[in-house]
Amino acid sequence: MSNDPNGPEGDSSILTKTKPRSQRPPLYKVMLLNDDFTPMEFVVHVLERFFGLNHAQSFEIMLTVHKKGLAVVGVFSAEIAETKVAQVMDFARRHQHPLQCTMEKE
Ligand code: TYC
Repeated sequence: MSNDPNGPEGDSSILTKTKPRSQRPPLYKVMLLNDDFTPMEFVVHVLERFFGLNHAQSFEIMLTVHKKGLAVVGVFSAEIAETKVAQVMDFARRHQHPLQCTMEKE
């Protein structure tokens, strides 16, 4: 059957269980968590410094975290997200603030 339109793999109507794999790498949400002690200005500074946000955007996200308990600050590849979390946690620790930053697969 050299003219078989389904080729050597046979009947194309048989669905295989092979999951189509996205070529895109997984993305991670980086989130800031609220606490009662970290000064608001410090959080705004963190957002400007590590996430490249302007003052107005940073203030808005800080207020969202303050009011809702947490907010997504950005979405990044695993490596970038890990770096952002480490930078924020280290900066907060060095200034003795309990600010928490976490990441979660989208
Ligand atoms: N809740 C803090 C305060 O009232 C401010 C704050 C905002 C802290 C965002 C952490 O991720 C945070 N000083």
